[in-house]
Amino acid sequence: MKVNLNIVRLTLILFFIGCNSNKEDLSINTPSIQCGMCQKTIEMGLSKLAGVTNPKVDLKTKTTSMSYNPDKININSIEQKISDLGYQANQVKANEAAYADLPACCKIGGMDKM
Ligand SMILES: [Cu+2]
Repeated sequence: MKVNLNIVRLTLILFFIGCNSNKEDLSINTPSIQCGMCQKTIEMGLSKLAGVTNPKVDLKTKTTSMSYNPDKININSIEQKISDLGYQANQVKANEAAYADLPACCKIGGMDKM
């Protein structure tokens, strides 16, 4: 019986380690997004980051929300990734070269010019 109990304990410990994927909700201000293409660009870009799950861009509120694993990635890296995609993220300004490469509709005021 003692051996069995140890196996049960070990199984439980492994189970908890396996399931303990640390997740926190995160919302980032992305005020420079303009249209559905921006939304796609950011969602696709962020979903490639290890530790980020289910990124969602809300065009109305101009925020990007997601779950992230603080053990794998930090908020600065996520902000930097959004910047590298050509968009402002919280206080991090958009990477200028990436912004210049965006389609006209994705630049600030782009929707007004169409
Ligand atoms: Cu756009």
